[in-house]
Amino acid sequence: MFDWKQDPHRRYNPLSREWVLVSPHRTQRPWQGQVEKTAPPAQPEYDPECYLCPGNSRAGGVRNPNYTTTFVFDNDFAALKPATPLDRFDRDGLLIAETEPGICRVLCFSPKHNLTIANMEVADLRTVVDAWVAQYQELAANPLINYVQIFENRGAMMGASNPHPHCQIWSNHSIPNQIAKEQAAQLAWREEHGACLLCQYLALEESARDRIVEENESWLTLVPFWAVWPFETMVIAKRHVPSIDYLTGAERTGLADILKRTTARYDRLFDVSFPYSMGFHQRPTDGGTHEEWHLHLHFDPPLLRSATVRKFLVGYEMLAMPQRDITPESAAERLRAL
Ligand code: H2U
Ligand code: ZN
Repeated sequence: MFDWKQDPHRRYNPLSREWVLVSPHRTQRPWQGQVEKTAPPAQPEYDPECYLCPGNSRAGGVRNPNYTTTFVFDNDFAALKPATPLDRFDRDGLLIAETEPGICRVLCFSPKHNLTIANMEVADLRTVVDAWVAQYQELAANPLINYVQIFENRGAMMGASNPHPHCQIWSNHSIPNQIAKEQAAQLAWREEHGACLLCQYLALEESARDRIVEENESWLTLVPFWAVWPFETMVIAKRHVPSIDYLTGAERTGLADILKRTTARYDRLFDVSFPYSMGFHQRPTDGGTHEEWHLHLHFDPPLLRSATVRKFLVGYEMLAMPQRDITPESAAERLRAL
């Protein structure tokens, strides 16, 4: 008899339309790989050396205002520039390049250097949600900008340059790869089933319940059936809305609440300020109504078995397909139990 909890199998991700290999029996194998250094010492509320703290100067000499809530500025080392002319290069369909106009910003969540989403107040996180909505709307109104990516790299392990609570916003002319994949899948699902992919998935998970981690009135956090990272989660809006600008006041507060509760669970898992990359996936701002889009966030945390042992996507995963050991159901159970 095949045992889905123990035996190797692959699972399908209907959003990316890709597969992930699941090998639960491998959790017994010995580990002799890299051991990361343990967590850094506690941070002060204000760090005179931090380029994001209020009143400090950034690289390039600009001084931050003495901000008291959130603070947004154009990235001093922006990956994209708005004054980029539209142009395309194509040689025999083999050498193809396109210019990419865009705007990159940094958004500080709080003036306090030592906070994280997990230990901020819900009321202050609601201010962050409002800032995300304002940025999304402002960038969406720019005819050059067809997609706005809001994301946070948290922790040195994820390459975050600074512990000060902040996220980045990259907005650009083309539709990025992951977004294009999810858009095509949601559109095809809508055409074939006359319903939303994530609305249907949400209903299924709400009745199964074994992958749910957190829930409130308007949001649900779950380990997706097709998760790649050991403790990967998705935070999904319960109502079918294509983007954050559609959220009601209560849903914005609900988002603040579920983000705090989700990241606090992560912190409790290995007793460390949990590193991750997280970000929104939502409707492109190219003028379409995009009814196929269902607003959600992805949390992709690297940690595997302790504060110091992380998963790498290397070898078979770089060359063939992603693979995981513990099942998404057991990951969800562990997060739920904290
Ligand atoms: P990360 O921690 O996610 O890398 O984000 C920090 C960003 O802040 C990074 O993109 C920018 C970097 O370019 N930055 C400034 O814009 N000004 C500075 O003075 C330092 C860092
Ligand atoms: Zn700081």
